[in-house]
Amino acid sequence: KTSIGPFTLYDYAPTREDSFRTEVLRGLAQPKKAIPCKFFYDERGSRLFDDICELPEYYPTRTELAILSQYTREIARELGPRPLLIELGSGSGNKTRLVLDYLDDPAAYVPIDIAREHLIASAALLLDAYADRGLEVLPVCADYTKDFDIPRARRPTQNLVFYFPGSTIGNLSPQEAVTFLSHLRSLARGPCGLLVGADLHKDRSILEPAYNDHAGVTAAFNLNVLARINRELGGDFALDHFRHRAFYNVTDRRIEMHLISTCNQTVHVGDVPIAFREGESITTEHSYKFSRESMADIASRSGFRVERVWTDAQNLFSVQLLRS
Ligand code: AVJ
Repeated sequence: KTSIGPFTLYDYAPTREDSFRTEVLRGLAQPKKAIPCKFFYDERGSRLFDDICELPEYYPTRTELAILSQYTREIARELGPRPLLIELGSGSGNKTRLVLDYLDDPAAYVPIDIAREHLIASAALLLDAYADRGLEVLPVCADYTKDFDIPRARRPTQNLVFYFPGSTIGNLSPQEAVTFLSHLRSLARGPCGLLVGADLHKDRSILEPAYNDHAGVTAAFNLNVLARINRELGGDFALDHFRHRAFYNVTDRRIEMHLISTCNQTVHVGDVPIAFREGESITTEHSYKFSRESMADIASRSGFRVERVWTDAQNLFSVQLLRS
């Protein structure tokens, strides 16, 4: 707990570099190599992701925003009076204001993010923007997949609402999603709501271009994790010896992103050698796509029920309200 400007920051992420090194080396030592997708988001990666959200092929962001802006009043009404809104992975927070604007007398806003500077900066902007309404902003610096506590707001409330937009839930396998949602429920220590963005299953002719854009931004985003390893962990990945690959695995209903080694090569991370065969893959991301049924199944297995589902006219994306 430290004071930064107007905030008391609850900090659960003091050993970030350690976890980056440990998790990357562990992932690359497996028979099927993998790098957790949360490591995409260094400064450049976050910027590239913002660019992805603007791509013509990448429909999720603009569709989710359209759903949120079409139904904000209804959503806010469903969230109920005096909610404590807890955003998981708040990022730049442009899906936040839309919801905050319409909430009925919010108790406080709790943005949670791993990127400390980004978190403080966007929390300060929000505090300022809602100064006239006296909104309390309680930033928490944490890897929300690990441990954190919900800070206590000045104004007491029973109405806890987690906000998890962007279909980030799709980065978890169904079993991991059940574990994560159960964890949220236990953090809440009582009934709570979860407003979650979930991308929907659809034809690969729409899904695959969203992850294989013409401009090559997604490829740059994917390869950037290797540049980050080089810079932060003393790696020597040659970026032109790996290529981006993304496809829809229809059996598991997920987009898979990989980095494919274009030759036999040995790479080093610090002093650890890692051998690659030509064509060998590093899995960098799974992005699960949902149906109403699959989300309802995850909800019920984690002690939630689906109360409302909002979608766009083409059924590309959904915003769902779960309650425990
Ligand atoms: C942030 C997980 C929702 O899976 O669509 C975009 C990340 N990866 N392009 C997604 C991503 C490649 C994105 N999520």
